[in-house]
Amino acid sequence: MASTFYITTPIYYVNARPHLGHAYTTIVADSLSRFHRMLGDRTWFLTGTDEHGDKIAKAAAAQNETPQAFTDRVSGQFRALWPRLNVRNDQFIRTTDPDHKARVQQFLQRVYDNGDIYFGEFGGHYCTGCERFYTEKELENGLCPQHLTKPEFIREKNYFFRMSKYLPWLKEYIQAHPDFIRPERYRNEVLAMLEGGVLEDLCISRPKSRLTWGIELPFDKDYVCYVWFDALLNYISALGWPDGEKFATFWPGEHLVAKDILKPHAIFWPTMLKSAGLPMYKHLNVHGYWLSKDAKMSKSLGNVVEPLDMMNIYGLDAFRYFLLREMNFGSDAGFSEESLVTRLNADLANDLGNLFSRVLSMNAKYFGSRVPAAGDRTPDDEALVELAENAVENYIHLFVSVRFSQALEALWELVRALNKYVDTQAPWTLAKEGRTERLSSVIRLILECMRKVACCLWPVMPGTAEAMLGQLGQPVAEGAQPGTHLSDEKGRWNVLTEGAAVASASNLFPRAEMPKAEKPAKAPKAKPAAAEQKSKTEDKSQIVYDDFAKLDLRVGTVLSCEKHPNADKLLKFQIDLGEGEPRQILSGIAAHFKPEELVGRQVCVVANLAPRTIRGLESRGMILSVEDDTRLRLIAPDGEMKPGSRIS
Ligand code: ME8
Repeated sequence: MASTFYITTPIYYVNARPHLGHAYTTIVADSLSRFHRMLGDRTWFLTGTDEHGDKIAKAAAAQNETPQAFTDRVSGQFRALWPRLNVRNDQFIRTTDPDHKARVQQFLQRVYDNGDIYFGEFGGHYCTGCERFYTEKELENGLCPQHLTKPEFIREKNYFFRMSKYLPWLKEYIQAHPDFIRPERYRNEVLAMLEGGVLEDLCISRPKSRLTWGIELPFDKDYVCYVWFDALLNYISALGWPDGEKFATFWPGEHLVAKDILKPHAIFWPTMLKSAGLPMYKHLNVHGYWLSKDAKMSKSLGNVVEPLDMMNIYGLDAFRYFLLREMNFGSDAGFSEESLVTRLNADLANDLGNLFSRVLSMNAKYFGSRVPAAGDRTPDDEALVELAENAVENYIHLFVSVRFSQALEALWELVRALNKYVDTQAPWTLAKEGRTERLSSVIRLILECMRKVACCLWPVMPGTAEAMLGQLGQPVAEGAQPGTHLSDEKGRWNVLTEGAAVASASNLFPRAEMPKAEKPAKAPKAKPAAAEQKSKTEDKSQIVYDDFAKLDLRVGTVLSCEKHPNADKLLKFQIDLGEGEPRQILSGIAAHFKPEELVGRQVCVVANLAPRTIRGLESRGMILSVEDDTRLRLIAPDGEMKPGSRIS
């Protein structure tokens, strides 16, 4: 029988619109759920919104809306965002759902009947932002450590959950289950809280005289349930606890949260489960904060990044990849567009995109875009096969242990090794020397590895992985997943069908521009003398169409690029202009690019420029570029074109 995998995100407060922090947790949950589906597990992925409590009631009042109208509206914004980020949650829960409310009352009654809820009086410092009481000791200079605001001191009669009764048990449980809370630093943090002896029973009610926006206690209609007690129960109410089929199938599951809500998840929730006699969750996976301008990204600090903005500028999958690759799960990470662009250009455009682009165009040229035959493996091939198998194995192991950044790094070892293998095996030389059989087995091995990479990447970059598999002649049906179990991938070779059609070109990740830094106001540059200006711009005598028609302008694909051995400023290109043989062109742009950045890119070439020899090497053509005061860029078509296409 297949294993099951149940993953949850926090249910988000609806007091503000979703931002990059919420998107991160939800995209991680989506990737994990897709990953487990590809491992063959039966999965269930839950997200939703947390809609009761003071904070929401106040936010609704501030907008002159009823709490219900307000929560309907903002919850709708969360619900609508997820499909746009290609998040495929199986369920979206709202704590205002009647079904959830009924289950919460049932749970409260059970714990009450067990004798774990009592009535008493309590005074504490209440932070509405956190929706919790702080003890004197926990405050920092009298302020809430999360929100840096002064909490309100409240003394009132309330109901309490006998949490302290279960704390010795919890400590032992955490000690006996090293993976229960991970990464380890958070486990240690929780153990320290339990050692500290400051934890008391949990106040789980609010008098209706102060707050009505909540779930009524089944045993006292003058009180509503404390929002955290209500919210944590979403994880089982969504599954239809106590008697739902989904509960029987998927519980216990695992949770994904940031460190801000470690305590409710690591202390309140397990003791609640224990009191009700329910099995413990499997793992609490805790990540750090996305920081913006060196502070936690949060609406209240006004430094949030909008996920849709990033997606619109850089593409959804580049954004998803960046989030998982950049944050070392458990630690904080700084968000900046510069780091996003750097990753996109280095990992995606250069390493991965280039690999697909150059290999598919070589395969088009040498094998008419058909999958070539596999051949006997040389020691170089065996080394690549071993590396690929290890990379896949490491990737799977690291991914399921929520070490996403390290997992992707492990996979990139394969991507980089493939680019290197192309360089060392030099298919163009094999072609020139007529070694067709070897050429065929080299290209085939690379295509097989590319398929593995695409399958592994599906959980993180589903759209791109589907495009890659489509290019390799292995299309994924709409709404489906790649037809392989990741656990079998390690040893799966020769999956592509010999002779089947594959794409002849690929342009997965166009390079991104660095965002323009806000420049300090500068004194305007002195205008060039009128005569000088004229000579630069206008003083070109007019031409007639026939003059223009003399130019033979073509699109070419860079097959290789290296420094000119005798000239620092020059790069030596081999460019595919669809002529069979690559063209050698020299270009004086070495100061602006690293040669390896340009391989696989398309350029515009003056193809009928008379050949000339520069520093001992022949150049047959010219690459077009554009330059302003600060930089130089290459001219290229705005989408992939067949090499040799005429520009008119
Ligand atoms: O706490 N960096 O909801 P919430 C990383 N309703 N993740 C971030 C983040 C940041 N800067 N900001 C937010 C609540 N998050 C409760 C949860 S669960 C039973 C109840 C993410 O809207 C992260 O997952 O304040 C964090 O734990 C969650 O949003 C907090 O969401």
